[in-house]
Amino acid sequence: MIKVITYGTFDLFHEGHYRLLQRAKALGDYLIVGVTTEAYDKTRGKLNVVDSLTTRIENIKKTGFADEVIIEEAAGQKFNDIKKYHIDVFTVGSDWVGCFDYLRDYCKVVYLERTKNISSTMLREQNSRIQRIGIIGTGRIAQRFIPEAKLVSGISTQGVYNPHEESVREFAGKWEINGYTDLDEFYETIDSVYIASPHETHYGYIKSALEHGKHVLCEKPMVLQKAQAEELFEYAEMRGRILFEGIKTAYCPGFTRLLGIACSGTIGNIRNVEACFTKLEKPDSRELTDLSFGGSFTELGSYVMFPVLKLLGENIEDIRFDSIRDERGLDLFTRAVMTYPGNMGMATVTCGLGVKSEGRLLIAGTKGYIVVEAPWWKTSYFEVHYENQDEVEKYSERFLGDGLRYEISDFLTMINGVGKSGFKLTRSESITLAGVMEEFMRCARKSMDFDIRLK
Ligand code: C2G
Repeated sequence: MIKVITYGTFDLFHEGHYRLLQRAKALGDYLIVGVTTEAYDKTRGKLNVVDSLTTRIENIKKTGFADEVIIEEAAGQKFNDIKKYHIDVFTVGSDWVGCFDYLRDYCKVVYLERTKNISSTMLREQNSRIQRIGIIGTGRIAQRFIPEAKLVSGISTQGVYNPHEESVREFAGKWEINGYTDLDEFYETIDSVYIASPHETHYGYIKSALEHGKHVLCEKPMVLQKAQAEELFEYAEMRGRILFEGIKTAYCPGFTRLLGIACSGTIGNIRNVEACFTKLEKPDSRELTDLSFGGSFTELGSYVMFPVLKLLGENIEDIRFDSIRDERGLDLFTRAVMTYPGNMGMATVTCGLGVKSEGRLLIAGTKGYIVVEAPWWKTSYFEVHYENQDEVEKYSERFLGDGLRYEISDFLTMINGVGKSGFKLTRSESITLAGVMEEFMRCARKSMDFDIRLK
């Protein structure tokens, strides 16, 4: 008798799980399925397992493929199970290729091709809450999305779109998803999109995705003009779809905690915010070669502006930009200085792609201050200080992986509760951010024209 074993969370049971178990069973005579506990999934970085262990086990039993179900409680258990149950074949989906090769000394290891498409019919029949998502863009950020999305229950990454055939083929092949160069075909297989294309293309893609009835998660900066942001949010609302700007910091648990503390009056009234984020980029990177939309403020400005809007509000009285630009006019380092009405608050943000500085967030209040060292944009630790230097409160929060999983999870929560603007980054804050980007670009153009006139 050939004994086969496979493992998984099997949350929100779907076609991909069903097909995996069906083929696993076909590899032998007796199939054992190991189901992960919530505690183990937490240590694996999975964020929001929805179904209880009992429900997940019941769903597996219902398929009729499992001869025995066991519980997987910890890393390293597979090795022992294989010996304990005299396993001949270990199998798992191809999204794990290479990860379990170490078991080859003890049994045969088979990676079964993962299911690329989960059909809408099956999801409808089961009244499933799974969102089938597609990615627009194949760059660096898009690459980070797939492994992070895998750790969020209720989302299945199905396809990728890029007008350039070669890029799409390479990306789709690497991540085992479908590749499209035709936008309409791409939309047919999904419920929502993640837009990770160059900044200036966001507006067009958001509009077309909403037109096709998709929910949209768009990388920052969502758009570079206030009127465009207003138009898109209205359009999304009209169509009953979610439009969500992905500024990672907004959704990470540490930053939410920091906001709670900062706004509770612990440091008194907040009067000054300073935020700095620099990231040296290679000279041939898009950020440093795209003369129209590249540069440090369009790239990093959303991050540094975000805490300012959260802590001091959107009612900026005055904003002034100063940049150090290269010979082509691209901003390598930018500083924005803001004041708030009634002399009640001010802020200075700096960001750079060609100048390195200490990345820090400093929030000064009438009773004390909060400091978050780099990488504050992935907040996991911060301190509250007071006049008495011995009095320091220290706070730590978990920040898992690349952190994108938090925003993906919040995006899903918004979809499931449709139509509400999330409090972590409101519609109004996104619109204000687009307005700040617009103002920066207007000032940058003006000062570049001025420089040209001087020459
Ligand atoms: N799967 C698939 N096609 C999909 C989705 C999932 O073939 N579209 C497969 C996975 O590759 C895995 C199984 O279904 O073999 C269960 O998937 P998950 O519930 O996501 O569990 P996973 O995190 O992959 O756990 O110890 C746990 C195992 O290592 C795998």
